[in-house]
Amino acid sequence: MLRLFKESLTRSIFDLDGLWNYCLDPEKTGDFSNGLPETKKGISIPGCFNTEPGLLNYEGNVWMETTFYTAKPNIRLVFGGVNNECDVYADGKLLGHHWGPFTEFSYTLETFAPGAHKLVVRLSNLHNPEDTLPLSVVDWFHYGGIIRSVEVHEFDTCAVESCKIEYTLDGDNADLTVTANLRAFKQVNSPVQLYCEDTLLAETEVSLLGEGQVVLTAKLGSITRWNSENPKLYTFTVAFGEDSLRDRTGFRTIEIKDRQFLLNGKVLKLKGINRHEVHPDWGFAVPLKIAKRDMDIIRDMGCNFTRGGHYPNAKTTLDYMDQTGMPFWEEIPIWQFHESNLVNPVVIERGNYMHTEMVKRDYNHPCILFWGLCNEVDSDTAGGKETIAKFRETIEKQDKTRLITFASNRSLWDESFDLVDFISINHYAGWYNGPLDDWPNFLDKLAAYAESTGNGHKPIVLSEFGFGGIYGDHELEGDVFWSENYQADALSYAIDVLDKHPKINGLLIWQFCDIRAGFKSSPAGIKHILARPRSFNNKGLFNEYRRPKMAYFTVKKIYRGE
Ligand code: ADA
Repeated sequence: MLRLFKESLTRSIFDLDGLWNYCLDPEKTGDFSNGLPETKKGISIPGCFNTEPGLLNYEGNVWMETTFYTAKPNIRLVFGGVNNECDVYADGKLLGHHWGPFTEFSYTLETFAPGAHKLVVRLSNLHNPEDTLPLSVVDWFHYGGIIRSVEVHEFDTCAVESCKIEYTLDGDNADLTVTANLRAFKQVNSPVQLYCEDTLLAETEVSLLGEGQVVLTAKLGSITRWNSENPKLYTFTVAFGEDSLRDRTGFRTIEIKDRQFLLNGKVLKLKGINRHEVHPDWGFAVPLKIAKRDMDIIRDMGCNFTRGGHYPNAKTTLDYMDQTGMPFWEEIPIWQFHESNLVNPVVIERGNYMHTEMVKRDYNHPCILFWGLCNEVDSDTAGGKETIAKFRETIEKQDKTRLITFASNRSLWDESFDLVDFISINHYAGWYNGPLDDWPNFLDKLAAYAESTGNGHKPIVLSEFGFGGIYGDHELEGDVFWSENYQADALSYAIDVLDKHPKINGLLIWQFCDIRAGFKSSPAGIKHILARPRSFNNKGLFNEYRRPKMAYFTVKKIYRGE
């Protein structure tokens, strides 16, 4: 699946979605870079091999192959996401190794003979307790596979590789700076043009062989701002030689003033939810149809915000949030890392790399208001703090316009609040963290602690709170853990307290739907799973097949003010 709009009106772009071949290689003994053995089977791509019958708990090496056809001499292969590391071969030649699930990467192949080509991918979904992002124990499931489309972009003499659309706003005037990365496969002398819709905004002459960059500036008047009610998008095109690239953005500001979030100058109080982009039948390769329906349900429930816990979502999901006006928080899967993990140079390098890939892919999306650095890590330690500061620096090098935070569960002893633009707290009173009626007391203490650390001027968001409820389990009495009643009643109480508290600027329920949790391959994994009835995290307002629980109807009423 490509984007929800045409990325180019002149370039040939197609995806390699379809039935690929695959074979397992648990002992890592095979080298199938030239082609898979006769024992190969079929798998639908994008897809996750763990959802193939019999492979739910398979962890290890898998080889996948397909054939594709090109008509032009130069191509770029774009991988939307491979979970979690892979080698890519084209016609038997290694193109590269990529580490990291959920982010996009690509290879440019020059003077590649037009015709039929074999693409082979060796990938693995193995994780470890030391330096993989995420680590082996998580509260979701390590579905391995080519989880998003592989795209082929074809070029003759040159390519517009990317365009970053930056702007500053003054009323309804926009000052634009568009930075385009270019590549010329042979000497190209050509104008580079910037269009907004069909209007030429700027033009400059370029003479290039190899890689280059141009910066184009322009002014746009009478712009309409992007917001939830009117998510106005503008489509920009950068043209160079016979190639061109389009992308969309929306004009908006997000800032903090007087301890409040201001979206286009108007107070935004977050009424939202956390959503994992996953489905038991598809793993992380959630089809657009399902992602769209999830987002439609979230919107209809009265949410004005979604957090993508805990990894970058599909490009098409972000496109959909752009065009429907759903503000979003995006993060990478640095989940429950200890200080020992965080000071590991491999983790720092991988974290920086993934953050860079995330921002590079998603900078132009107006729906993204916040970047998340990590979730529930040792932010109360010196080593943890140092690494969080490095991650912040990495993001700020690419983007100074969005707000940066991380979700902390060190609430009353966190040492890193000075590294965030606003404080985000995951807290589970009524579940893990003491009795339900402790919420008011906890919130007062939290606000006082923020003040005492010199961060009292920052907004506070409850980035996670929630309660387990097993779909279909109704009790006569309301206070039975795991029942739908308890989940619904407890959410109703917690939302009320959070909403009324003067120092709380937003609440994000954990979570949209139930998700499969955990791998069994380590004692820590088994321990985790034993606290997860059905091997699922059951805090969803919906079950994993998107059947609503009582809590959904309760929250919808409250969020919609009915
Ligand atoms: C944490 C974590 C979530 C989820 C949640 C829970 O807050 O950030 O990913 O695991 O707890 O349900 O326990």
